Amino acid sequence: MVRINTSKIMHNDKALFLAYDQGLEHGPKDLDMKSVDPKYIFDIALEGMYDAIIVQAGLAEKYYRSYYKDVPLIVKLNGKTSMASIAPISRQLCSVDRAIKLGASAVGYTIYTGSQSEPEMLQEFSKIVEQVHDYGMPAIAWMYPRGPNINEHDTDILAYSARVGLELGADILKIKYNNNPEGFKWIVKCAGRARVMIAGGDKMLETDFLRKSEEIMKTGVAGMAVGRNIWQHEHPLPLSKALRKIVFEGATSEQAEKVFEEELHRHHKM
Ligand code: FBP
Repeated sequence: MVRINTSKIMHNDKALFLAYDQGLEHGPKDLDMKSVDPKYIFDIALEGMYDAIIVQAGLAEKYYRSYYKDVPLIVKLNGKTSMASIAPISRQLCSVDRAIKLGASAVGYTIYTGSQSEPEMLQEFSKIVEQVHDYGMPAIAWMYPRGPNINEHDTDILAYSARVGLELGADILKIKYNNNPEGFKWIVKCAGRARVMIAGGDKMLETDFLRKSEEIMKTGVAGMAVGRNIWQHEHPLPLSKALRKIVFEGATSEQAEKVFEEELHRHHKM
């Protein structure tokens, strides 16, 4: 059996990824004059020492070349826009072969558990797992419960979704935090040997973001895969450094806030 190599995108069983697929998922409403330029985000990933950047194939093709030595790439294989009013489904748009040619160290795929179209996504993802594992490459599943009768924040639903990811062979699961630290520990348990990473969500005040990150890390997750909270921030690099302290060194949010202030000061002096 081929060993799955997570060492390119995880360090000491921890990781911090920068997510930048919102241009497809949400559209330019998430972007401003700075963050609309993918190069700005790739530079944050590089200078902020992210363990990987997550993008769709198109951005990887046009922007990744000058970063491939320094920033590991995760290619998101499926995606959807928020324009079409259809039942939650996200179809595969990029093949595993193409992701490998683009230089991917891992691939990502969203599964909307509980959706009417869940069977298609379970099948597509399983096929992807089979293909990438032949290369020893990790498969990351965004486990997002979704649909008219689904409570996306319910601990049991999230635990079930995490378990589905493990059962299908995902190596890392990306899950949204439901603000229930005790419940989330059970979700992480249900994920077994699949490591759990948390999505960032809508932008919030940096003090709230750091406080929440500290709470999240205490639930036993491996790290965070954040987007808007970093690259919509006016000072993404000081904030990245502060977040790294929490994720990799178990710092408290107060300690991280101090790092943020110091970094801000240093950047202004430069
Ligand atoms: P953020 O940290 O910006 O929330 O990004 C995380 C993410 O999973 C992105 O990869 C994706 O574009 C987005 O959230 C999808 O969220 P939703 O389906 O809720 O719009």
